Amino acid sequence: MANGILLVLSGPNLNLLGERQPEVYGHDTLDDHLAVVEAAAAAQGLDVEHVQSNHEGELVDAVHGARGRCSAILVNLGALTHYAWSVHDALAAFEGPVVEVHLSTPAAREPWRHTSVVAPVADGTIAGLGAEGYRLAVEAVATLLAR
Ligand code: CA2
Repeated sequence: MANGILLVLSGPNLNLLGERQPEVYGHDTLDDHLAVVEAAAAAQGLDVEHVQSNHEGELVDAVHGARGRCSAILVNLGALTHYAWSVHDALAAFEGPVVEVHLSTPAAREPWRHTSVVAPVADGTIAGLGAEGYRLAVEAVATLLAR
């Protein structure tokens, strides 16, 4: 069962997970979340590619590189979620499913986190469930790919 490649996109500061603010983001590191994604993806016949960047343009380039090559994108854009319209436009040009994930619940936090520029171009969003959200996002991707 080969379902292709799942691109996991991680935005700014997610490389610091596990080091600070565990009360908000938990104790797991980004590598811990990726291990969850890889296990869930393998069970669905998906290979995983991961790009973490603290630079908006690199994330745009990663989405362009996924076009015509990757089956789906799982994205946690970090704080860029709230204002990176260039990534919004790039995701709009991607043909496969896009699932947005957040460890915390941005809608329950500061007002500036209440807007997501990813949400309008995502098939769905999972927020507030920590590592479980990453696992559920892979399940959602597999369900969307099977449609
Ligand atoms: O809840 C999420 O997953 C977020 O995307 C995490 C972002 C935040 O800006 C979004 O509003 C919601 C933050 C990424 C990690 O930031 C850290 C900062 C310091 C130490 C550890 C992580």
